[in-house]
Amino acid sequence: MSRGLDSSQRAAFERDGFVILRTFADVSVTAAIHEAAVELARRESVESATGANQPFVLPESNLRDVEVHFAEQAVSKVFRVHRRDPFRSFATRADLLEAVVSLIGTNALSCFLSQFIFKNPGAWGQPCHQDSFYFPFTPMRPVVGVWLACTDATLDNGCLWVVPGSHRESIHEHVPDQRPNANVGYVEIVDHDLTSAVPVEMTTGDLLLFDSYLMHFSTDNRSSRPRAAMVYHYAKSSTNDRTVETRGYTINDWMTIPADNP
Ligand SMILES: O=C(O)CCC(=O)C(=O)O
Repeated sequence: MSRGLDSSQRAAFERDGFVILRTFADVSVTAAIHEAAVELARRESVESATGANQPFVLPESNLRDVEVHFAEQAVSKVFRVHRRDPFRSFATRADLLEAVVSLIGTNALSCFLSQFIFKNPGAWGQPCHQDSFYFPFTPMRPVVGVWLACTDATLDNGCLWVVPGSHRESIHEHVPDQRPNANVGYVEIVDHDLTSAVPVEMTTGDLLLFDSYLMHFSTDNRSSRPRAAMVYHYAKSSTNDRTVETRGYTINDWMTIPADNP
């Protein structure tokens, strides 16, 4: 059954910069993604995971001195997984692509970034940012993020918070996350009032679609269970990605979505 966005969902996305599709994925799908991420975290050492198109495993800085039984318990994120199943099959699901195409406005589409986020107990939240800060692209937009809850995401375990309407802001200055042992790559917007931010509590299988200019953040995981999510980013295939020229490295990997899909 088609789950593309209807006009009220598109209107909500335009107004707020995000829309939530409840019960989008079965628990069997989120469990398969979670299990595959665990397997990668155990297999791919942090040091060896630097080859182009290979998964890139990022440790969780706030857990670096904690004794763990399994490698994934000390991992923050596993990036660049969208060319392999089961990550790929979710990224190319017809109903997901229909929704993304309706927001990006073309089916000449690529998935250029993927990350599984473990968010283990004690893991840092990610400070307020706009994803396009990380994306020196021409044109800068449209870019759409897709956040799939692979566990429930609650106030206690560090769900996302979003600032509705903030996708209409320009890209703000981002300063490095000042916390001792902050995670690599975490940056923060400090020149915008966040009092209008709202939590996005989600149940396993819920999906959030969000504009890459939307200000969002998450809080630390203060619970005793992981708060896991699978995140993808999409843009027009014709986008010029200047990440290497600008930053000297990239974790992006542009995977064209075949035109007949969706
Ligand atoms: O899931 C989180 O805790 C943060 C994720 C996030 O901010 C992002 O993917 O841009």
